[in-house]
Amino acid sequence: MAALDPRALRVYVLTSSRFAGRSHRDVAMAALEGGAGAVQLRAPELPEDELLGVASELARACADAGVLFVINDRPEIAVKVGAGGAHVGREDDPSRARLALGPERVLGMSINDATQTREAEELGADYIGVTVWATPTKPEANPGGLALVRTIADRSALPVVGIGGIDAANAPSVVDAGAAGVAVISAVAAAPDPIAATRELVRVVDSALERRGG
Ligand code: TZP
Ligand code: MG
Repeated sequence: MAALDPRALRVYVLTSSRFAGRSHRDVAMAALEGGAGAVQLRAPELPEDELLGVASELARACADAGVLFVINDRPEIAVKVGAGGAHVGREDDPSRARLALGPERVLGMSINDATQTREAEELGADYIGVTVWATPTKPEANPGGLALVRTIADRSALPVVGIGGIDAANAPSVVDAGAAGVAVISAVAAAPDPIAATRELVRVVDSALERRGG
């Protein structure tokens, strides 16, 4: 397991090229400027050579900013570009991902049921992703609500990150349920001002964490 400071996960921005004519790079740079603690390159539409190019550039930019950089689903690319880690689903062969990443890089794993918590721990995940609410950004995701965040956060010492339908208005409730942070796509990527949107998320999540005493 990697040495992951859970505070990096407070506001975790995933890139998308589906909103407002923005590129993965545009979204990532706005997230950095706005103070996100972690950035994930999530680009299932990109062929490997293009993904490698964007990943290398973002790995450098995130390293310069001291921000955790994670690549969705592609641990071997994470290693190649010197990213901080990779994020996978249960269906993406997490044990192979852990092997590919080695012990030092961060492995994030999504689960959708509290009974999978132990499995994520045993597979060497450093944090757990949980879909909170249904979202048009990923209609196939299986939301578990705040109750699932609470159950998994109670059950595990691993930091939990909520994702799905989260914005600055509802992010505090995700933290109140026990999450270490929130992961967002459209709240930043589709915002009129993605830098300001990131800043606002950081502000509300930080004050929720402070209230909680974390
Ligand atoms: N995994 C679960 S929901 C989701 C992912 C990648 C999409 C989150 O997008 P948004 O726009 O923040 O709801
Ligand atoms: Mg996946």
